Amino acid sequence: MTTPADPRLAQIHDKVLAGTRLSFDDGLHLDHHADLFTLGELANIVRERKNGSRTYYNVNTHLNPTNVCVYRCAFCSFRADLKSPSGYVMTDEQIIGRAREATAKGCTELHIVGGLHHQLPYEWYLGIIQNIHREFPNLHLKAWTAVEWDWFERLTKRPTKDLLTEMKAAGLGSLPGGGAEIFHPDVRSKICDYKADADQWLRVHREWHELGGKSNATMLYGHIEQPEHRIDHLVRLRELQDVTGGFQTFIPLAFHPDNNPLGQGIPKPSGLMDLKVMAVSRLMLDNFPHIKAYWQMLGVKTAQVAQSYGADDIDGTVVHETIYHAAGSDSPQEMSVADLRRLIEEAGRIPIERDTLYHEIVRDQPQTTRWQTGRKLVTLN
Ligand code: V47
Ligand code: SF4
Repeated sequence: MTTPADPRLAQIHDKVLAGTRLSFDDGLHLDHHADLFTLGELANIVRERKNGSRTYYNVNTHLNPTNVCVYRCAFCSFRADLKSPSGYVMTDEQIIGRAREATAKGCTELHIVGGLHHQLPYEWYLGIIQNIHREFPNLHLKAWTAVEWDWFERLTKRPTKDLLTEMKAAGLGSLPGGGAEIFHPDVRSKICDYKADADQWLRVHREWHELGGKSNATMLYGHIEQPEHRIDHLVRLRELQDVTGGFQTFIPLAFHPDNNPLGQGIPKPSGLMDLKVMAVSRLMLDNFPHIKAYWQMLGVKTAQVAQSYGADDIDGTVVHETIYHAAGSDSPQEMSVADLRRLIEEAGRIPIERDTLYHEIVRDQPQTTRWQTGRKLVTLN
């Protein structure tokens, strides 16, 4: 690529080529002044340095055991009040049925998150992990956001590290990246006051990493936050990653404005903003191995283009997505492996199926329930 004419941008360009860490001010300059092509070219350098031409996907499904929630995050279209007719709590049979369905479809991962129910004890959440793991021990359970862990601590008065240890023994595989929203208190206090704050969110992930676990991180953008809040968020994540190295993937989440109080008068982020946030995230998070363009949230087309703007992961087949569909997402509920692979190839990338921990999976075609992780042949239930 040619050196940008803007001298400040030229400096940043040189830093990226040299693999030198970008500062908070560099990030802000990129967000304010870099054109989309320059951002894409720079982010793609880092993307290909870390992941070559590979784009990862997984075969997964979501489980949201309840939507009843004590909190009222202003952006949330998913939650329901305790007595609301739209509130639900899945039965043990329904939950196990969902895990059975996932396994039958060849899923390697179940992504489990939900509301913080006013009346259900911590043991209910623990039981979900125990029951599914007992029946389907090869299904990776990526469960409970840091906000949920913080809630469990409030419920039990036990330290989160104890709870994480207990649930790990019960079959918990990793932590998803939800609940991070925007860390900066000026924004957080307006969009999700009361729930776990930045320090609590980061502490839960640090403790999980100290136990040897892996986790993801997210950022909800495109609402009332400003570029400095986004860069602050990225720098805080990068600082924790320097200490623990436990984050695998960063997932920027575009705000969906339908059916929630925050969305009144706020349009969906544009495609340009989606790609800009993706690229700046790739450039700032120099110690994160992966950046995910979550197709359910970005839409299939933007997720595909994002593979040239820093992203190297597109998430998975996903069935039963409810959080974004409640907020107006018009993406399909599910995508076949063949469609995922085709759209990755169309983007000029090599599709690689991965498990949650980024081990490559090689399946016989057509899809069967036998898969390989590295050299080890594993048979799913
Ligand atoms: O924390 C809620 C977001 C998150 C809206 O770890 C919204 O692999 C946009 O974290 N518009 C939960 N976003 C989902 C999540 C996630 C998704 C995919 C993969 C992974 C992973 C994690 O969804 C919440 C919140 O930030 N969210 N409402 C909305 N109206
Ligand atoms: Fe509850 Fe999560 Fe929705 Fe916030 S985002 S209201 S914590 S379900």
